[in-house]
Amino acid sequence: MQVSIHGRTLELTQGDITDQKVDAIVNAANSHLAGGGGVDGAIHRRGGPTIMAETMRRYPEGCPTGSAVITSAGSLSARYVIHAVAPVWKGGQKGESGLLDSAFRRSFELASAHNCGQIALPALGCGVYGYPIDQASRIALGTAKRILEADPTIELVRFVLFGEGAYGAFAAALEELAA
Ligand code: AR6
Repeated sequence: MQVSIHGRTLELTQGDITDQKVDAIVNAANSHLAGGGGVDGAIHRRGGPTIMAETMRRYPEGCPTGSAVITSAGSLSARYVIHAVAPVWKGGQKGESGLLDSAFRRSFELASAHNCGQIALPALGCGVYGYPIDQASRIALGTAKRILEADPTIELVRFVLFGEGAYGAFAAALEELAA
């Protein structure tokens, strides 16, 4: 499913983020940049050890929740990996929505600053961190729409969803947004 925004593309696909042939892929990292399961595990497995070596060298203090940092992409076919840190879901009253929005926004800003026209992202926060996907999908797509309207560097934003449930939630949110 895709929509055009100012001649640029916002797209949803079901699949594995590590298969994406785009300029930058976004990792669902933790604030220690310590690696883990889910997207993070898959990216470091497929990308090889140079990615972790670079995060440790360049970002020894980690990355705050709601922000992101960028590295090269090791043996992945992307040029860059953007490591974004979503909030842990604590019921919705602890600033989670603002932090999720800024994790996405910062990822887009880094992609643009590194001249990445195409960016692929997972459903940040919606796995181990427990963010409800119907709410997260609206935030993710709203942030993506704003960047596509405002920043001509970004030509393609692709959300890569793992499984039908995640895809369905994003598809419903995209229909709402496009209506
Ligand atoms: N490609 C695309 N989506 C995926 C993939 C994949 N290969 N694998 C999982 N997903 P998560 P979080 C989906 O847990 O919630 C890690 O341990 C998954 O189904 O990767 O932000 C980190 O080190 C879900 O919808 O990220 C952190 O400690 C979404 O991607 C913590 O988990 C995000 O799930 C971050 O948790």
